[in-house]
Amino acid sequence: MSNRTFTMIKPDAFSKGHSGAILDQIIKAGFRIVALKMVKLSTEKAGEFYAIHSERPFYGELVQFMSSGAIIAAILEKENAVADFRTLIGATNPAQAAEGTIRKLYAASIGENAIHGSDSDENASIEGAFFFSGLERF
Ligand code: FUP
Repeated sequence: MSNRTFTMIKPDAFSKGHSGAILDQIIKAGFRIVALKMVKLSTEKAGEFYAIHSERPFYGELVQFMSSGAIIAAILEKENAVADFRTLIGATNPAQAAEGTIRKLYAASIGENAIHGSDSDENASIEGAFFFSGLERF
């Protein structure tokens, strides 16, 4: 069972001013913030982050979207963090996301879906290291 996951509040949710409400929902769900920053990814960095999807038809749009504006990146801690956080954010496609989930509340489409959550312990660790040094974790 993992105790850390990685998240990004994506450019759509950030630009609409939902970051505060989303962070509040995350904290109220029992996650502790280990690391937090506001950044704007270059297309190169967004492409690197999503390299696993480079053969998928939506890759170009995904990279453009993720580099289109500021995001908030964070490492979160809780028992069973990866699975519990994916429950909190809901399905990738907001149309299929459960009531009350972050994507149901704030996402408009599968492409612009408000928030990221790591899908495994291994990816949580890789993604956290992509954004944060040891000095930036608390
Ligand atoms: P998730 O783990 O829920 O973030 O979903 P995926 O890893 O399958 O997809 C990563 C991102 O690719 C999604 F957040 C949005 C984008 N995507 C699309 O734009 N279209 C798709 O059909 C699937 C994913």
